[in-house]
Amino acid sequence: MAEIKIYSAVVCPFAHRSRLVLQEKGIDFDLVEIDLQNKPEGFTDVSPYGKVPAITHGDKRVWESAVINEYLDEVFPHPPLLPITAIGKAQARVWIDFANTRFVPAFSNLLRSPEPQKQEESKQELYKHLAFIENEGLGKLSGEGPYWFGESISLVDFTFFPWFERWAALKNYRGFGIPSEFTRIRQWKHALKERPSVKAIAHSKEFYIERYAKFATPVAV
Ligand SMILES: N[C@@H](CCC(=O)N[C@@H](CS)C(=O)NCC(=O)O)C(=O)O
Repeated sequence: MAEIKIYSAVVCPFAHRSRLVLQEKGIDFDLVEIDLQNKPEGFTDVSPYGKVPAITHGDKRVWESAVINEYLDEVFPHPPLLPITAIGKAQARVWIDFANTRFVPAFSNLLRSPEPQKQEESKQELYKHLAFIENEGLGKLSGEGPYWFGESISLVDFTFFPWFERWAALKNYRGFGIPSEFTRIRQWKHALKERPSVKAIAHSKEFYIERYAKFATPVAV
């Protein structure tokens, strides 16, 4: 039995974040795939919010992807996935917060909203967030390197990437690809896709298009 057990669901981008960190660090883990429509009894003993991801580490439990990722980075420090300076760490946490409070909700609203007016608003919101990432994030922090903070991959890259791997669903159901003017974002996405840890657990565009159909095209009642 591995030291770490992760409770995950293959379609979940939040769980994908923590699985990427486990892959990148080469941590031995047991994977427990949770059927979110039919959660196993006792699941909330491990994950009190009833959500994935959650991990156990011996008799300890951690939930919430951003918190899990920082925990894993502290307990398994090689390779480090946060910058070493105080300001670098602060910047990383600002971007992780941006992902959670702004970027992910806009992505999710666009994909899930059945109303054209709401979709249009979400498209504009998401476009604004992409421009912010392009100019204020990658434009100022990544320099000549391929990742968010340049040469070294970090928790920030793994925090955003799952939504970019799923972008084909947004393009397919909402006609919103990553606009061509965001060249840094496109290069960043390409670099991430080539990373062995990312490749090891990647799924195809078709996989996401099929899995997201039920969110993007709700059945009329
Ligand atoms: N803030 C949480 C979000 C996790 C989350 O929303 N997970 C979804 C799947 S993608 C879930 O488990 N949903 C089941 C439910 O809410 O019942 C995190 O970052 O870990």
